[in-house]
Amino acid sequence: MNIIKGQKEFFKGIEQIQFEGRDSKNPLAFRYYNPKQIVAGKTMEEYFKFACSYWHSFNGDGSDPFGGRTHVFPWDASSDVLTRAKDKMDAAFEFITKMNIPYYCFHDVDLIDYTDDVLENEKRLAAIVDYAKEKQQASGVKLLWGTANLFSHRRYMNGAATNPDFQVLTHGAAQVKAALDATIALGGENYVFWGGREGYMSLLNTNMKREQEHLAKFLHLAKDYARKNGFKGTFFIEPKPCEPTKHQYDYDAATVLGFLRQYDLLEDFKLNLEVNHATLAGHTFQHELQVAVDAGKLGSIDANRGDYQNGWDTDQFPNDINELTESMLIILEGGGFQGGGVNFDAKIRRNSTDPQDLFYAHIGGMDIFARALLTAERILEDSEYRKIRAERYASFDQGSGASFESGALTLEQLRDLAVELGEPQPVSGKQEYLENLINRYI
Ligand code: XUL
Ligand code: CO
Repeated sequence: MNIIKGQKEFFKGIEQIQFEGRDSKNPLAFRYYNPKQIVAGKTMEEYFKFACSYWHSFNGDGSDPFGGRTHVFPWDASSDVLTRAKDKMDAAFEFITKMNIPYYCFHDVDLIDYTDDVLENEKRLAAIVDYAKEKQQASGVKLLWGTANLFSHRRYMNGAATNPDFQVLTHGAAQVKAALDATIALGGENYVFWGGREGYMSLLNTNMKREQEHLAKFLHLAKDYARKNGFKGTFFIEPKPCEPTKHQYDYDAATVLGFLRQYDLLEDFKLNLEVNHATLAGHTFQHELQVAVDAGKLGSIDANRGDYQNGWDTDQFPNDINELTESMLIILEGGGFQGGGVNFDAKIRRNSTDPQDLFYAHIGGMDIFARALLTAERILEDSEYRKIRAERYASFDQGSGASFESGALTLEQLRDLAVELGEPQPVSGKQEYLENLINRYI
């Protein structure tokens, strides 16, 4: 991948990040992520489809509820809206190509500032999309997914598609239409719906059934519009249980699958799972992955991690090798991502203020995923991990157990077998043994 700079260079002194192997002491090098190395029948680059998220990396200014921006970006300097958006895009493509990241993801409002005027917004988005097209062509960087931000503007305080006010819903539709147009124009491979405020704060003022029906109808219309306009990619729903609303309708993977099934959306929609959303729902990320894999719906992931002490979405860069090795075992056994990849929905900390910090964060994230994939592949190939799990269910492989699985036994027959076979011997689940096995391969 060629480095694509604009007129200004924003990350001066940093060259393209190279793979130098695990013994390298260079903090600006990959130690495990080797894009052309084949793992599980694909190059690492193809397997992961790593993506940089525009919002955290080029808009996220470090502000929090207690204080303003700590990241003051040189690409935000111009007072002209299109110049500012182009400068930001120059910075984005410079960073992405220096990192050798093959994909990026955006919300409409990440690319260019929006107003309250639908026509003006459409014009602005179309202008910056033209520029993005040039940048993509020059660099070879591709769009993993696009989305619309239907949660930041004050009009969405009670939701977008689930808003009790129809007029608000129409603005959500206008934004989604334009974001779909942008995604299609840029060859986007997928489109994401994250329902930030599609939920409720109090049931006292909420007709939950009606709101969910509106959401389903809205998703159908978006899908029909995109298909009509040639979009062949996958739609993803990104589950999250809470934050910003108290209770979101896309609570977790199982809830979303039930929703998609109920409203006849299962054919076109898959899941985009995020680590910190899983933990907020009281699950492990591994659990959410397994739910999606078992349904044949693992589309993509948003990579990050939460914090053991905080109960909110801290969106930190991933660095937990055990969590990711266990996750990669599930992803590998499940056949990988369907259409999607690994988007870093993660932000550097408020006090990470050097230009290099964005590089360290992404290098660390890509390396930890690569290391987890390599480890998981070895565990599956040359350890007894699979065998131990399979043997746990051996009593269903033959005889009466197999008859039960095939539906050939009645409840009375099961009762008779209990009498005949007597009290079972305890069988160990071997959890600590398996945990040690994972650590041995790490
Ligand atoms: C918010 C979140 C979003 C989605 C896209 O928690 O994850 O950034 O990924 O709207
Ligand atoms: Co996300």
